Amino acid sequence: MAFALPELPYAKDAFGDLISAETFDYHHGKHHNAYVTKANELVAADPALQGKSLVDLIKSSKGGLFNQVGQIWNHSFYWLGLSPEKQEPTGELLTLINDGFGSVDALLDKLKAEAVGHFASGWAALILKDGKLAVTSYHDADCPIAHGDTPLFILDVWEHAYYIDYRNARPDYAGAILKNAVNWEFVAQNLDGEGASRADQQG
Ligand code: MN3
Repeated sequence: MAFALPELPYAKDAFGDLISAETFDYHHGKHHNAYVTKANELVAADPALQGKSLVDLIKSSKGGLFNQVGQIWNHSFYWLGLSPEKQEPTGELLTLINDGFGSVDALLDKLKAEAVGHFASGWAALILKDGKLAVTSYHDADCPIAHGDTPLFILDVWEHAYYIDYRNARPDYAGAILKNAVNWEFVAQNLDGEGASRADQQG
């Protein structure tokens, strides 16, 4: 069965100036879709790859195929981590944030610094490691699933994620999204892997 481009979980104009409908047209409709199309072409050409799940392929492939399947998963997870309505972390997640970073603002500052400091294309990420929150980043199409990390939230820092709305200003993009558009409810669901499995199914 071929992989499919997942529907966005909100309207393309839901974020106003934070993320424009034009960005979604290109980022979801063209970039994400191209990863799906190319992955399906590579799988169709190799009988040994057929019938494998997205996660199986992420864990077992390298090179061209890994780049496509990693990016399918990364984008599906990124869309689910965004919310058009501003949210705040609560409950167990808030406790983990305060224990690990001192405050929500301190975590957001650290995530923004990771996003801004990451050289060239990739993903800034909040993960769960040994029961604690950690901030890290991945290069190009690399994916937390490939490392056995438990992903809670990832931020696309490829230029195609922000160039239409923020031009070259990655700090403005990262700061605006982290402050206003994180789906903390989804982040909390990922503490036990519930949200991450939704991204897997959408591959
Ligand atoms: Mn992207």
